[in-house]
Amino acid sequence: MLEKINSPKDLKELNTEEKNELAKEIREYILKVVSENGGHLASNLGVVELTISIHSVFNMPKDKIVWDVGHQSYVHKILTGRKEKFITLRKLDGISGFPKINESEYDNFNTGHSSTSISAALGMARARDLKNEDNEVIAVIGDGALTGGMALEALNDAGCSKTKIIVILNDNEMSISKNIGGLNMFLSKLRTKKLYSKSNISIKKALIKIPVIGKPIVKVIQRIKRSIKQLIIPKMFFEDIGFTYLGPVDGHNIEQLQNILELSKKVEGPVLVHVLTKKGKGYKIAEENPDKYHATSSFDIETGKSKKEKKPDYSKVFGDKLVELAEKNDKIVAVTASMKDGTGLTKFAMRFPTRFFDIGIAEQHALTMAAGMAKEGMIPVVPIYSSFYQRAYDQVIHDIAIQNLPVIMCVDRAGVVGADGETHQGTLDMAFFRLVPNLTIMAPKDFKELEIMLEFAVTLNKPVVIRYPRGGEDEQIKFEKYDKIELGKSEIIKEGNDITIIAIGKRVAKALELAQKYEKDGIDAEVINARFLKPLDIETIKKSINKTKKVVTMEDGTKINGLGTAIEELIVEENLEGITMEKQAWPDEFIKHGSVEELEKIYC
Ligand SMILES: Cc1ncc(C[n+]2csc(CCOP(=O)(O)OP(=O)(O)O)c2C)c(N)n1
Repeated sequence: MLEKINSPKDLKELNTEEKNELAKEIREYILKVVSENGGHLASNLGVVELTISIHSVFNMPKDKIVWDVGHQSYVHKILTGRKEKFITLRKLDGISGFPKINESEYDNFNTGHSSTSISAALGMARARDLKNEDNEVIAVIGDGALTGGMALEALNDAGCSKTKIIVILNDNEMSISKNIGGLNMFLSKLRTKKLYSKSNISIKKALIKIPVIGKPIVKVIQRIKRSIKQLIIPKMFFEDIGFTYLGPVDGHNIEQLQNILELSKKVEGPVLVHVLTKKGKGYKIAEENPDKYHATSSFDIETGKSKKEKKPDYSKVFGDKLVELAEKNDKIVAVTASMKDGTGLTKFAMRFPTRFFDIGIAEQHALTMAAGMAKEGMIPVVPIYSSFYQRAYDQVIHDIAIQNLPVIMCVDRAGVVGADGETHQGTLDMAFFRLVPNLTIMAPKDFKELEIMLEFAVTLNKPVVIRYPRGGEDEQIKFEKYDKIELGKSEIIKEGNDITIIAIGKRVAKALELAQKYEKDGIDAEVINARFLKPLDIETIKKSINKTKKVVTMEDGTKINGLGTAIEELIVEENLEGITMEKQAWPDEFIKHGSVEELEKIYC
């Protein structure tokens, strides 16, 4: 079947049986590619029938679709002309793992961060109405992404707007881990309602809003079913805020899906279609462990075992150390925005269930809630990926920094992360955090230094940022000495007279490598591990630069407003003369996807 599909138009020629066969082939194809390239597996296996149905019912690219997060857009990509190229998924210059407007006319909006789809779709729908056009606009959002504030802001706006948009809620009861929160409790009530089928009266409210023929049909159905109406149509949030609710529908039944989507086209105003799916559907190993196979590196299809040797990474080192510190200090609590496993908090959650808070995909809330806890004497530790910290910038400033509250902000996946690409690269955090008064900003050179920085942070009684990269420490360079951490003090790793290399975080290992290269050319380099981006160790750095008159700065962040900029400012402010300087950092660009090594070769 897959051979016959070159664009969504070809789908319209197939009957349901053929579409079911196609679904099977697509699952096999995704499994094959993701098991080789790595990527988001379980979420994509869960939306195969849904995506086939969407493309059967709607008319893309005239109708427009926004995929929330976008990690579940593989089936969409395969069906919209990228079938052959799909084998290059997440590879340098290959197909992106997320929707990209410059990759295909079928990708209407770039995504990667959660909970943006309803806002973007509503904007497109409003623009359509202003231009007097007549296309449909669809947002597909997961129950996890629905826990994000932006999604709720958008529902609030859309509900009373009367603007026609179709929100498809892909409810698999999972975020990356099991979904949590009050909304999830509400959805679980809806999940137990009778499933939608063509004759089911749960379409009553939709029919009312279908122009002309709607009302008479409703009257008939109403008369017959009045007595059981209350049982089937719960009083529900979505209806109350202005949406027509359709569903729930079995998200693996193409016929029912197509029926309900056809119906959604006929409804006036905002409509929400509640679709029940199974994460990992069709691959037993992922069905049983949907969180493990949410995103995966390459693995063996037969056993599900990773092809990559499991090595310790920064997240694990952080998580283990936090448990150790929390054993001794009962004020320490941990907060995650739906990333318990990714940020290394699984052990903490098991050891201290009452001191662990998974608050949903809601980074803004995570930080302000942590600020509240800090205000009342707790020491909240909040690991969030660098690129997701972008979302909570005002909360860092307004709720944490201004009040100088001791929240420990751990910035995981800092620097370039590789195959997830532009939306997930963590190159901006040093630049934006450096602007904020009252923040202490640190980055460790290796695992051991992360541990001692964390130890230091819990005693500091101030807001602290600790940034560390994805993956493990440098395998070539091993450090021997670890000076005690003192606020604003750097560490001289190697003394020298000819050139000063100042580095921070994972680049300190590279600085030492560079110094070894210089040595071969008879150049004696001094290597400084800055440790603190803020407060910067002005005295030590000034002394070294005055001695060598030459500086190289190295950091895993954008060249704007990071360590290099801080040194440039120091040179000017301290009137250091006759200095030559080179800044090694990421350029002022969004960094595309590829392996970290490939990207470093291209950009650095
Ligand atoms: C702002 C933000 N925080 C965290 C993430 C990481 N993340 C990616 S997918 C995901 C879970 C999404 O769950 P859901 O929307 O239910 O989709 P599913 O994978 O279950 O289909 C999370 C937390 C993100 N993409 N964006």
